[in-house]
Amino acid sequence: MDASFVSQMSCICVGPKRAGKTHLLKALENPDCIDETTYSMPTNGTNIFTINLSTRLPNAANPTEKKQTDLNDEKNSNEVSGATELKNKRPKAPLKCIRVLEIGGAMAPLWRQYYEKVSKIIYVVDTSNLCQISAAGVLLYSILAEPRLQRCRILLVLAKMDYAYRQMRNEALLMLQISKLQKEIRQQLTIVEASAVSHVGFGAIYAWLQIP
Ligand SMILES: Nc1nc2c(ncn2[C@@H]2O[C@H](COP(=O)(O)OP(=O)(O)O)[C@@H](O)[C@H]2O)c(=O)[nH]1
Ligand SMILES: [Mg+2]
Repeated sequence: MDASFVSQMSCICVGPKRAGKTHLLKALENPDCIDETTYSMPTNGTNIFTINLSTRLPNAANPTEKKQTDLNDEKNSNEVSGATELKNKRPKAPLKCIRVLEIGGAMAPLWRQYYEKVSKIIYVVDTSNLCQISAAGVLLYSILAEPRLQRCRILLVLAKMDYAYRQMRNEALLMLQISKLQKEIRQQLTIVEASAVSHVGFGAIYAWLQIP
C-alpha cells in the first residue's frame, strides 16, 4: 500500500499489542464476524478498516447501554455551547462512513510517523491484562503530549469488557492515571467500555465516529 496514503489517514487506532484493536475494528465493520472463538493474528504493520455508519445511527444503539462519558466537564460544556453556536451557523453533517487505520502495538516507536493529518484517535486498552494497563497509560500519555495531536479527539476504549476477570472501569481508569492526566490535557477525551464479542459500547463508539 502507498505509504503516503496511510500516513494521511485522519482516524487512527492504536494501543498496546493484543489490546483488542483488530477485533474491535473488525466487529465495528461487521458485528457478526466476531465471537468468543475468533482469533486475530498480531498486526505487523497496519490494517485499514472501513466502517459504515449510515446504518448504525446512535439512536439505533442499545438503549440500556451505558452512555459514553466525557471526562473533561469544562471542555465538554464549552463544546456544547460551541455546538449550539455552530447550529446557528452551518452544522457539519455526521459522517456516513469512516476509514480507520490500525497501527500495530509492536510499532509503538513508529506511531508518531502517522500523526500528520490525524484528527481522531481510538486508543484501546485491554482491561483483562493487569500487567499491561500501566504501560498502556504511559503510551497514552505520549500521545496526549504530542504537539501535533493537541486538537485531536481521543476515544479511550476499555476493551474486552465481556471477560469476568477484567478490571472494573474505575480501577482501570485509576491504573491509567486518567484523573491526573485530564488536568493537564487539552484534547477532548471520551471513555467507552466495550467488547468486540458482546458489542457492549458499540452505540457510543459509532456515535463518536460519526462526529465530523
Ligand atoms: N473475549 C474477548 N476477547 C477479545 C476481545 N478483543 C480481543 N480479544 C482477544 O484478544 C486477542 C488479541 O486481539 P487483537 O484484536 O488481535 O489485538 P490487537 O493486537 O490490539 O489488534 C484476540 O485474538 C482475541 O482472542 C473482546 O472484546 N473479548
Ligand atoms: Mg491488531
